[in-house]
Amino acid sequence: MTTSPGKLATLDRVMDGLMSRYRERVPDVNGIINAMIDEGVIRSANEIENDHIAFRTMGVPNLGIRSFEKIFLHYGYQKRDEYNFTEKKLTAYWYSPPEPHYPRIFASELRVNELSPEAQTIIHSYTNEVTSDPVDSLDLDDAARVDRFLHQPLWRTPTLSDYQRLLGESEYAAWVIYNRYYLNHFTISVHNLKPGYTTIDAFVGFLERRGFKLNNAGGKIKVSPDGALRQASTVAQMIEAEFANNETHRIAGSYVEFAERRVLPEFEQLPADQIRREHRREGFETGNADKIFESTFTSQTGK
Ligand code: OOG
Ligand code: NI
Repeated sequence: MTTSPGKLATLDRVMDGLMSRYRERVPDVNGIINAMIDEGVIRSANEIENDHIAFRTMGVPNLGIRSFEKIFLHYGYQKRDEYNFTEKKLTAYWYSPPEPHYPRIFASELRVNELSPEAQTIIHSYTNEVTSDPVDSLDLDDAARVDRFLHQPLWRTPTLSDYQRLLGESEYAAWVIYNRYYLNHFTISVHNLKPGYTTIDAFVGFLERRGFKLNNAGGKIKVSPDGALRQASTVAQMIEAEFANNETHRIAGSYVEFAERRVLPEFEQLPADQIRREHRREGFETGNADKIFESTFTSQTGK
């Protein structure tokens, strides 16, 4: 099934809107792009292949993945594998794009009903303001409207004390109660970069030489059991958050990820100039993702 040119044009605009807010919120994005240009790895930002983008959601009625995914399914994304994070009480799916040059999407959801009664009460006091699925009343062919929706409040501004109580039990919950559907990260694909930068090890070396702070939960480089999906990420950048009653506090915003997808064994004989996305390791990996989530956790941002 092919997606209509109109829908793809809308998707282009929605993606541009997400990326422009994200670049404003996360100075590391331009910092890394400029360092790559400076070393001659790329000539401009649009040469970067975006492996995937990620969103976080609250698993409550009318919200969560079931609601959020409707946006991207409308633009021709297809729902793929499910991942479960028992300790963090999260469920995630990845979505393959309508055309190979678009990023994959990784969307996760907090299983709110597994939290303590107190945390559930705090979360519901906000999310109960949403009494019908907001995506159902959204014109998904109106890019400006979708862009506004992704960056607008879904519930009232949280209080700092609610944020902090959630933080104590689920850092993910605290992140979503403030940051909502803001882009959580984009991901620089390293395997097609110029020689010397095509492995995650080489790219991490470059990032560290340039002084970027990396998430070291479970080690800086996360490797899937098959060895073919290798990921790393920066530590989330802090944002000056404005809570209710004019209270402000520095909290974790978003981060940047890096991914190397190796060529699958059955395609190893292909000449380098014939290797495309479908010849490389697809999907995600629970063990890697579990540690990447911690890029916004105080254990990393407080380093
Ligand atoms: C997502 C963490 C997982 C990946 O690529 O496995 C992930 C998040 O922090 O919301 O990005
Ligand atoms: Ni990711």
